Amino acid sequence: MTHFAFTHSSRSTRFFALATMLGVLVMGTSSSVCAKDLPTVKAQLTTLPQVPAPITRKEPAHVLVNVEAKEYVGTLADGVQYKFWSFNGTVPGPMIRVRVGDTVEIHLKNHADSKFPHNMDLHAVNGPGGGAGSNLAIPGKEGMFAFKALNPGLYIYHCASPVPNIPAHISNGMYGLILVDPQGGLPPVDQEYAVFQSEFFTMPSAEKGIMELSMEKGLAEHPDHVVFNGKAGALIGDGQLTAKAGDTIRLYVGNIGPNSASSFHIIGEIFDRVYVEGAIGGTINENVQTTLIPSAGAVIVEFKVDVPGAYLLVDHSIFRVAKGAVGILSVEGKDNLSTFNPMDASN
Ligand SMILES: [Cu+2]
Repeated sequence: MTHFAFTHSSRSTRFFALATMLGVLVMGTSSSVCAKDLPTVKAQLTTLPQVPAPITRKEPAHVLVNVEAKEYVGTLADGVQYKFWSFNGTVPGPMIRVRVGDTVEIHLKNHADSKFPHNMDLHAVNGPGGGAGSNLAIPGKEGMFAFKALNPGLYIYHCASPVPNIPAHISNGMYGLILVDPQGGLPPVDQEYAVFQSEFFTMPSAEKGIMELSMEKGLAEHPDHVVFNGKAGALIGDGQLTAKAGDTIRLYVGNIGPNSASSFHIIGEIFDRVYVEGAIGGTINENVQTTLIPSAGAVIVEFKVDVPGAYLLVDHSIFRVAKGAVGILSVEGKDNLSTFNPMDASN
């Protein structure tokens, strides 16, 4: 069955009507935030798993964020090429870090070769559509808007373009993380990394050997791939996370879904602290084994690695490991037999 057949069903007619209505609702209201009295700085953007450095400014600033929407073919898993839609040519898009009180000016260019309009709905925004109605950009053009970061925390951003429909933009890779640091910053740690979980629903495209989104599988909530940082194996081998025994590690973890919540767990570790649902200034849980990350939600976890070895990051909805939801944190250092003793009987 092709997606053309899908679009002819009454179920999908209702679905597209809803998606279009959502798109219309978020369009048409533009916001304007004037902060020209603040110093202007350019946001440092990073590709996951790297995290922008903590913000040391004592005062708010006017922060410029430059992003470009690009559609490209890339690797989703071994032997699987996929038609991604992206921010800045990576899936997930860049991680953005600002400070509470900052005025953030988003500039979204849409590459001239794009086939679709794109925009950004940032969950860190207080305002209609998270800005998506104000920054919608057709191919070759730029959209922009500004917002004041009022609430510290870790937030998702994603494309919410109604053409052809919002779920297609989300499913094809248009999402990322924005961290709003609290006043005074988060406590220092030895390592910070960012991890982002997402599902992909595939079917052959008209171009031989290249897969594209299956809306039928998306509606059925049957992903072919569930991956960290945009492709199966992104956090394995050369991409694995590294640390030294004794390090304190903070992970910024997002989950776009688009459908499923993540039961995020690190095999062999316990989260010393969990900033529940990514909120900063809210509840911090301690001594947590597995934390739940809703679709289009995030969490911040902190833990000290006491013992060297390989630790697997997984969605503990464990069949998803076979679909790609696994990464490695490799910890070097001296044995710590008082904490973990393998008691090898051959010795
Ligand atoms: Cu888009």
